[in-house]
Amino acid sequence: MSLIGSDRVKAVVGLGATGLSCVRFLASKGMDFYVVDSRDNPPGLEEAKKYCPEARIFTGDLSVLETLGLTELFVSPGIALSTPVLARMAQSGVIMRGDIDLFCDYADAPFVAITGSNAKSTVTTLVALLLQASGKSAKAGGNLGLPALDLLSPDTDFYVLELSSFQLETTHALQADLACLLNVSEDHMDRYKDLYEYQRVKQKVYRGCKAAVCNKQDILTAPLLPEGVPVRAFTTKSPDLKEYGILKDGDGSWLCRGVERLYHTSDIALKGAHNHANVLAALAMLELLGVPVKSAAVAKVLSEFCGLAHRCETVRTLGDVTYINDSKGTNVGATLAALQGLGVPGKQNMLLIAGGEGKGADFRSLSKPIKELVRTVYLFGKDAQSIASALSSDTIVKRYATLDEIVACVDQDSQAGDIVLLSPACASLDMYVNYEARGEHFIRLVNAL
Ligand code: UMA
Ligand code: ADP
Repeated sequence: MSLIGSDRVKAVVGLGATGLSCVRFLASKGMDFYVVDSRDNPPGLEEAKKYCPEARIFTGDLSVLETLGLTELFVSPGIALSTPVLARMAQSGVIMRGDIDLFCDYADAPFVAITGSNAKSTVTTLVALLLQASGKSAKAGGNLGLPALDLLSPDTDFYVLELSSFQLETTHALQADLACLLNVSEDHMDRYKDLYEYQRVKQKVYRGCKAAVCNKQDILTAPLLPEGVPVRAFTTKSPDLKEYGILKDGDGSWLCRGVERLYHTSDIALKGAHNHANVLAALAMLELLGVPVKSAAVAKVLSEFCGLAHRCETVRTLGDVTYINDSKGTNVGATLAALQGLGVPGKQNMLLIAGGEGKGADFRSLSKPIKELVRTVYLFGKDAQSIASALSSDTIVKRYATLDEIVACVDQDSQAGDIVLLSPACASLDMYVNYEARGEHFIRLVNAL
């Protein structure tokens, strides 16, 4: 099936990074198309005019879509398919696609598709680094930042795509050479009816895949695939044969494939059990891509890659108090992973800073680990009260209007050996332009102490 060259009347919906990549791509194939964005002055407007006649560009309202005789839309991930005008058009038979369908149609090399509620960016980046260190030309992108279509180039051995649930919604024929669903926990509950609708979308990553990696400790990631499709599982417990996991013995703990010791955890720069799971997932993917998992090149990357900014990133240790910026902890699952990955059971030495825009999440699953690992919770932002209400009544909670006040208070409250963790379990958009701005604000405050 080729999407391009058909006689469908097309429109690109949205003029952000994705929409612009579709505009450039369709134009490069000599196709005619319309462009529509609901905003008056969308970010990609000026660039789009270079590729599309102005008379075919409409901004300020999506309802024009129904007047253009369209039969196929390329919808940007930030626009929900349930938007009334899109839902009506889908109902009347208009095909709803996204950039990833176009990518799949044109990718000239094997590609890996990685999704999950958390750890996508970390694992996508790590897989690409491991492939590159192993002598392969690998390009990483998708939800990670660089739109998938902008990756396409000759002489690429592997594309490594991070896919969001939004991108999977509009993808019909993924057929990845290797697909991985890392974990599933509540996120974007303002866009999905419930966890199961969200999981069904995440599971689309496995459709037609040639090989798969899943998380043995998360049943929601289990793939339903025809017999014969190779599947590898990872776990932070002891692995079965062919699985990737962690074995503990007198010699410490080891990342293993079955009983084969691969790397000692002390040689892995990424810290915390959740990050060890991420490394195991990446190693499982390497194997299925036919690349040796135990090599000096892989060992070097694992000893050097200490993660992406704003993901459990150590900011500073001051008077034996360690400050960690996990501003990308924008949902409950990420904050749980950070608490459990970095905390020591029975030792309440964590001070947790959380709050922001909760996206409709249920915060109750934070209650037990917080009770066990955290001495005081500091809350701010729009959904501070929802978090406070979900916590155990004997948890000490302090509420403030700003992060500035919180960092000043934490500075007073902390003791030697404490970990101060900013992992908000919420998006930042109620108070910041994005999670990076929130993380950078925290870093500035901590460095000023
Ligand atoms: N928008 C409108 N009207 C329109 C079109 C968009 O108001 O007509 C708004 C959307 O509601 C959204 C914003 O514009 O608030 C951006 O939407 P977009 O679809 O144009 O986004 P892009 O710039 O194309 O960026 C998207 C991803 N963003 C989203 O899915 C919201 C980027 O992931 C991704 O890096 C990029 O494509 C390239 O693939 C960002 C993200 O936040 C990092 N992703 C979410 C997440 O990780 O949780 C899914
Ligand atoms: P994504 O791209 O899926 O948002 P990131 O790699 O950017 O993933 O990490 C997002 C958040 O998830 C960070 O707060 C990070 O600490 C947390 N995280 C990292 N690994 C895991 C994991 N294995 N399980 C749950 N959360 C994780």
